[in-house]
Amino acid sequence: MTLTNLPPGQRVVDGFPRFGTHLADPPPPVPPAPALRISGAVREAFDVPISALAELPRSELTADFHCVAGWTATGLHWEGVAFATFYRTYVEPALPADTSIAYVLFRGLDGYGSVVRLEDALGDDVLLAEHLDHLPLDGDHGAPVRLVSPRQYGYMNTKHLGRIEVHTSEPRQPGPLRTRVALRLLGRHPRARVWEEERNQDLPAWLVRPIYRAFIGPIRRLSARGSSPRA
Ligand SMILES: Nc1nc2c(c(=O)[nH]1)N[C@H]1C(S)=C(S)[C@@H](COP(=O)(O)O)O[C@H]1N2
Ligand SMILES: [Mo]
Repeated sequence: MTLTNLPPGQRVVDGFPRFGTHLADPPPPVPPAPALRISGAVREAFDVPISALAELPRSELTADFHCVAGWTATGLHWEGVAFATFYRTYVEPALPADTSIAYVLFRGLDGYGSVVRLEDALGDDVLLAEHLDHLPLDGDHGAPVRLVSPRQYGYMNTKHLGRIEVHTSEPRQPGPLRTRVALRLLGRHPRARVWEEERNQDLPAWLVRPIYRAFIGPIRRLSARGSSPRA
């Protein structure tokens, strides 16, 4: 028997389901030479090839993954680069003098996005991960690279990263209407810290818990439909 210390209102799920506002859409194709486009308050936008992550100091982490709808996948092993390392290596040197970044917008190749406060993004357990459980990320879980921020709800953990924007003030939530509506209904909170149960910025956690939970089954089934075929 495994006894896991879970954040309030979470229940362990079997395995690690594909889940998201992509619903039944298949994962976006990985470009032949994938890169992260860095834009926003930098002097000039630029690309960092994903292959460059292999040259940075590597980070590994075993953590649980908590979706705001109420499921928790336990004991996932991630490997990649700490976002703080990436930020100090590539972003900071590209900022104009006296620019104080407060928000980071992580954007997926499927149009999904999350807005994370810089102080949260710089946490020592926040990774740009290209490996899950010792294998390269597959389409279900965010190939070619995803954000992993285990102390924040899943909706902050943008998959299929293609762009990172840095901002001095809070940017508008990006993405197609479906994503914006879903993040509104499914509990976007500016910090989304799981241990504080910051599920939704307007409504109390006790109220939204049963509502979100009712969506787990349908969203899981739809997301599985768009799942990439197993090798
Ligand atoms: N690009 C992208 N990232 C995304 C999503 C999405 O729809 N598209 N869904 C988010 C939500 S709500 C959750 S719970 C997690 C689910 O991650 P998983 O599919 O690897 O389980 O991804 C997050 N990141
Ligand atoms: Mo989620």
